[in-house]
Amino acid sequence: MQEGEVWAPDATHGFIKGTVVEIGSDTLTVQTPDNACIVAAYSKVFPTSDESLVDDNCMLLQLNEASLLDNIKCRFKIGKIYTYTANILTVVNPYRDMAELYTDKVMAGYKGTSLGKLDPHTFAIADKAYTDMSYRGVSQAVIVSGESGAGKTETTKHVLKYLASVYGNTSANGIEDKLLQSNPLLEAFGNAQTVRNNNSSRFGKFIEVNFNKEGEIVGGHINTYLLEKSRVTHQNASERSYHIFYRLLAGADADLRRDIRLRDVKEYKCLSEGRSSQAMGDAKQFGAISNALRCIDVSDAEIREIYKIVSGVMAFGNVEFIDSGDTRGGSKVSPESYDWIETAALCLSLEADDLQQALTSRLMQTKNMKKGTTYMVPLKKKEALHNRDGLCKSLYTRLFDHIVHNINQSLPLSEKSSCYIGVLDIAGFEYFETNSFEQFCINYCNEKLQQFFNSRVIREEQELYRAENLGVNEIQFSDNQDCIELIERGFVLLNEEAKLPQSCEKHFTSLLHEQNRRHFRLQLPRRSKLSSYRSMLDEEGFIIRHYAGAVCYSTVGWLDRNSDTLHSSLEQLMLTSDSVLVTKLYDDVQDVKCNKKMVQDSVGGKFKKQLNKLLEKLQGTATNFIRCIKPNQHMTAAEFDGGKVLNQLTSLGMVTALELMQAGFPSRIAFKDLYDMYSKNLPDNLKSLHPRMFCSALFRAIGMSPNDYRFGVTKIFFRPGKVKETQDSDRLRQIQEEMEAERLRQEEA
Ligand code: AD9
Ligand code: MG
Repeated sequence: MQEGEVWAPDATHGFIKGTVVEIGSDTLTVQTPDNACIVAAYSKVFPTSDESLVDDNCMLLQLNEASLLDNIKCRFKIGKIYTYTANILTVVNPYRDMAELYTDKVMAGYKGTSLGKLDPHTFAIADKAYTDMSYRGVSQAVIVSGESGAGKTETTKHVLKYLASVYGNTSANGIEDKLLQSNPLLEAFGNAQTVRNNNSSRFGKFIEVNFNKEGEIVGGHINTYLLEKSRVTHQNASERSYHIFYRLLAGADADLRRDIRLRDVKEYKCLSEGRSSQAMGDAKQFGAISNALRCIDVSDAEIREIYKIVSGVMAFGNVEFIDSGDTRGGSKVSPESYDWIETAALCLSLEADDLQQALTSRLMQTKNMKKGTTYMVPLKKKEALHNRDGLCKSLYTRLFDHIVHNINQSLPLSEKSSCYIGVLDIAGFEYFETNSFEQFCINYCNEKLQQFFNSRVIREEQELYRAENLGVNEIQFSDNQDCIELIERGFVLLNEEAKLPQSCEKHFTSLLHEQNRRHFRLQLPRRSKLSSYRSMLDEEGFIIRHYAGAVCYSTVGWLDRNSDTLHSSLEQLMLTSDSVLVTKLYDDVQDVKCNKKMVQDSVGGKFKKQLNKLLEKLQGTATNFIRCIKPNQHMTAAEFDGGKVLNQLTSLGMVTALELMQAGFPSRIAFKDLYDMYSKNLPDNLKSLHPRMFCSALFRAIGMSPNDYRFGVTKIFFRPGKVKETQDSDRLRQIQEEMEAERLRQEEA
């Protein structure tokens, strides 16, 4: 390190090196090589050091967020995309094919090797999960997180591929094949091109692989979370709807096209909204979807039914409505689009007229009259359109769930299963220019996972210190439970609002503010800062201070986004379909003639329940964390945007984890391992030493400060960066030479 050289914070690069030129009471002024001055708080300026790249950030001499970023960056520049921070793996998306990292030979190399022996890799984490499961008999979770496009799904595939290839028993039951084949299916129906990722997963998933006592794969199960249903009917500019629509249109043969009435992709309004012209190899991918469906035992007849429903959903998107002109102010399908409702009806095995009636009217129950008396209320054009979109979304999400159900049916949860390895691939913390209900749900999920991450990393660390008798003080940590509770109160308020006769989002928003007026985590939207409390209440939104930063949410449209109910006339109609599959999709809907509003879970409520179940599950597993990082927003190789990467490291809890490591003893090595490194050159009198005694003698010989390490029961624990001193090759050679000389002297004597 040059004298006075430090890391100073910088929005573009994250940190830049510079020299301290002024020392203030609260701040330091740092001059950069191009003579700019950065004034920063003491806590944001860090010492530099001349370090070579390390596989594990805990080996850094200076362990802080600047050196962490620098190590990850320098490694990335030379194609080392993986780095550990103790047991946590970070991977920077290379945005180029790195097939050499994932060959069968590389996979075989990681089998049974302990973490840290080979280069950091997803395979090493997968192997650790398997080994820990086998030896300790505890189920394992691998939690993969990161923002959109960071590489979660690719990493998840690497974990599954590794387990199936290295520990699978392909000849026996084909479960591995089904597990691997489930992926192209889930991607076809649940992934789409977005501005952030050409193959963005629009749902979360937890894939369990079940093993028997012998460590063989005997089953599996997939849980999915929160499919983005709005994408079925609307997409942002330059984005697409779900891959399946385009793949079906591009790949179906003439016979299928005719049978399910496919037309040219340009004719479908719900596909052209995003106006992305990128073809993305759709035709070629289509064959893979049918094959994958067959692989999970779906019959050819049902495959056709599935495509038929997909075609029906697309056709619905083109159905338009006009005022019917009658005195009751109703609406009807426009003559120009009647053709489309006929197509949709055919695809769903229904009558077009029934469909039209269900879309343009609503069954109501009379007040003051005998219970059970119902009548039809005509709907306005706008309401009919709303109904149409609701039906599209409902059909599609139910079809998606059905496919997941099919996959699970083909992967029996075997009774022989003793443990499982579960891989979680779920969207990371999100903040866009406008954030809506979906971001609110996703960020709620991330708050919960962050709480879990903190408690896991901290608790495990402390338990280890305790078990090893290190006598280290308990590490205190700030908790985000208050944020979780605030969001949960938000969900409750929104549900209550939905039950009001005159429900509206403004009312919900103002109640949220009123009931949590002094809450540290809740703020008014920024633009309201100067306006009065009253006028603020007219603005629909709020800011939440999440662990990863403040996010401003707009509450416009939340009541609808939170509601999962299709009005019952439509649901009832679906039950009358001649298609077995269509009725199966709605088989949870009660066949009721009266129009009692069905008590169904709201989207938020359902998600909260699912998430709590997931967390309960995770509590019962040993957890492995993989943090994925997006190096730039342009999806290009070799570009490393330091500022953005630093933000991600913060959102992913890595900076917090680092603070924890820094306060403790992050690197460790077993007495025996250190002893083995030296033993072949040891003179006999030293060879007979117990490894623990030997290490003690060694540390005295190399002059390690007693503050830099602690002896545990089975391991030695080092302060950040200190383990290297025991492995410094020059020093090591010197000591070994001294030992050799000592041995010779003894022999001569
Ligand atoms: V999203 O939240 O579902 O939108 P992910 O899942 O985090 O997102 P994904 O795994 O889909 O991102 O990765 C995005 C793209 O990055 C992939 O389509 C690949 O082109 C690229 N990628 C990701 N990881 C790797 C890798 N290890 N090697 C090569 C990669 N390319
Ligand atoms: Mg993904």
